[in-house]
Amino acid sequence: MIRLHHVPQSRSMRVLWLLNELGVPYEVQVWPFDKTLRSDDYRSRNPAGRVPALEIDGTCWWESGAITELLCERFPEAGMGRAPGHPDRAQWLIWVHFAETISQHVAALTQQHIMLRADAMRSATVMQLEAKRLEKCFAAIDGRLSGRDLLLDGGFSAADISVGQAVYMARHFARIEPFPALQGWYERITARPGFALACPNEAQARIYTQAFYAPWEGT
Ligand SMILES: N[C@@H](CCC(=O)N[C@@H](CS)C(=O)NCC(=O)O)C(=O)O
Repeated sequence: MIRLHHVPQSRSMRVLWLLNELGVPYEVQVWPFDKTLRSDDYRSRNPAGRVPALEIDGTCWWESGAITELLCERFPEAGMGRAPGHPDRAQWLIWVHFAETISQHVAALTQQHIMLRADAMRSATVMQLEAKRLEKCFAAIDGRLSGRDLLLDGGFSAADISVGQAVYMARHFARIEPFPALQGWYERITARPGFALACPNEAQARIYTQAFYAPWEGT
């Protein structure tokens, strides 16, 4: 039995997308994006009180990068991983983990724009800086994709899923249109059924209720 502990639109979405691409049976337990994740019940799955957590083979894995590596090793037939010795191995690891570099900026921006309710708690400087740093991440992805359809030369992989899902979150705070190679790749990979199945359905609460959050200018 595989059970994903999931908050729609969060980092657990990249594990959900990967599970869809792996084609393995799984269950999803959806959690609210609030202090419930700090409960003893939830922290028995992930002691840091974060999503994702993945119950599998009688144990529970957490940290999306580790879960991605472990799932790709556990189900190699789907071709989402690149094993040691594979010519794409280094690039696969680099891009799978670059997703977290992007996500850290998204987390800061999500906190600034959405989680902090009082304007006095927000910082225009942090918002502007973090949005600019996302653009630098987009430039790195765009550079890698110029002359390439996908992040790796050998075809679609968990690297595209991890970075693609990080870009899905980041697009709420920085525009991808100035990065044509990134934009074309993002449109291609998000046309996959596995991505659509990982998106929130109509009934699910969303973290992002706006398509775009412009940096706050301050008062
Ligand atoms: N590096 C961790 C980060 C996990 C993480 O921070 N997840 C966020 C959602 S995207 C979360 O659960 N936040 C809840 C909180 O900070 O209280 C991973 O990749 O799994």
